[in-house]
Amino acid sequence: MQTQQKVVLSLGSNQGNRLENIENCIQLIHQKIGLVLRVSKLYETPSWGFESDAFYNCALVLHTSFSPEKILRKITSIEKELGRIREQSNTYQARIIDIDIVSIEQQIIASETLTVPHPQMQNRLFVLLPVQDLKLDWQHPILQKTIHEMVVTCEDTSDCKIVSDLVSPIKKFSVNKLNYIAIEGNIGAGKTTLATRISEDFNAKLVLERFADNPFLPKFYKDQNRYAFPLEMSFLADRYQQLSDDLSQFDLFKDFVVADYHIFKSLIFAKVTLQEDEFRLYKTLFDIIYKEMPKPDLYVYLYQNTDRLLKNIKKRGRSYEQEIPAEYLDKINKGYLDYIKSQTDLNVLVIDVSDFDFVKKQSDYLKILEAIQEKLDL
Ligand code: PH2
Ligand code: MG
Ligand code: MG
Repeated sequence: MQTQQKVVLSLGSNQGNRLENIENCIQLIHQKIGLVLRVSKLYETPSWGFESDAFYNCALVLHTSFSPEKILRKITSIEKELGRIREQSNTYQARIIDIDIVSIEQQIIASETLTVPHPQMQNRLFVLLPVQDLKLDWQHPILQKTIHEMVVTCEDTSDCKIVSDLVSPIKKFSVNKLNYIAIEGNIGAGKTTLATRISEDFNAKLVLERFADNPFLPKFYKDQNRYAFPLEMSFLADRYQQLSDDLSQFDLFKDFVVADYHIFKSLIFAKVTLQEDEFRLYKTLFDIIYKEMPKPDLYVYLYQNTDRLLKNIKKRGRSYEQEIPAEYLDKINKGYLDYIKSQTDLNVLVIDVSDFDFVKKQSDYLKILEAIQEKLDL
C-alpha cells in the first residue's frame, strides 16, 4: 500500500532577498504540501529566456498523497504568500518566487493548467543541475532519459554556479535511528495510516496487523460472550506468528521497523472482553508468549476522544464495526492508559490527536513527528 508519491519541484527567485525567499519557500512547502525528503544545492543562474537579474535556483523532492491539481493550488498559494504578484503578460517577469512541478513519478499530465513532466526541463540547466543533486532513480516517462542523460545532451550553455548547501527539512528528524517503533491507539485512532506514512517517509519496514483475516471478529461484534475467547485466542496466535515471522526477517539492529500494533494489545482487549476465569487462562498463555517477543524501543499511543473515534469508524465504513458502542471504546482506552501507567521500562509517548487530521493537514503530521523527536532528544 504505497500511499504517497515523490514529487520533484524546481524553485527560482530573482527579486528581493533571493536566499531568504528560497529558504522560506522550502519551509512552507514542507509545512503545507508534504515532507521534504531532499534538497539540492543552491545555484546562481543567468536568467534564461528573458533579460533580467540572475536567479537563485534549487530543486527538492517531497512525499505527498495530494492530487496534482491540489499540489498546484497549494504551490500557487505559497507563491502568493511569499509576495509574488502575477501580471497579465505573455513574457517572463522578474519574480520573488516561482515554484514549478518538474515530475510526479512516472505520471504524464497534459491538462489546460498543468503539464507534467515540466515541458521545458530538458532545455534548462537551471532545472537539470539541481534535480541531478537529488540523485533520484527516475527516468523521463516520455523522453526515456535519466536526468544525467538530459544534462549531457542539453543545449543550454548558461554558466550555473553552486552558491551553497541548503538545509533539508527532514534532517531535523532522527526517528530512523530507532530500531522498532510501535504505533498504538484505540479502534479508529489512525494507527495504520500513521505507521504507513512514517515507514514511507523514513524508509522503514512496515508491519501491519492482519485484522481483516480474523473470521471471529464480525461474529464477536454480534455475540460478544460467545465469541470473545476464540477471538482473543486467534488474535494472539496470529500476532505472535506475524511478529515472530516478520521481526525475525529483519535485522533489528540495522533495519528500522514500524508496526501498527504491539502484541500487548492482545491482553488489553482480552481484559475487556473476557470473563474473569477465561481471562486467567488467557493470561497464562499470553505471559509465555510475551516473554519471547522483541520489545519496541518507542511505543506511541495515539489518544483520540470517543466522539472522533466513532466518526472515524463510520467514515471508514467496515460494516462489522458500525455497531461498536461508545462504552466499549471507553473501556479499551482505559485499558490502554492503565497499561501505559504500569509500564515503567517501556519508552512511551502519548499524543492527543483528537484535534488532528494528519491525512489532510501536513502541519498536523509534522506535529506528530516533532513530538516523537522531542521524546528522542530527552
Ligand atoms: N524561470 C523562468 C524563465 N527563466 N531563468 C533562470 N535562470 N531561472 C529560472 O528559474 C527561470 C529562468 C520561467 O519560470
Ligand atoms: Mg518557471
Ligand atoms: Mg511557474
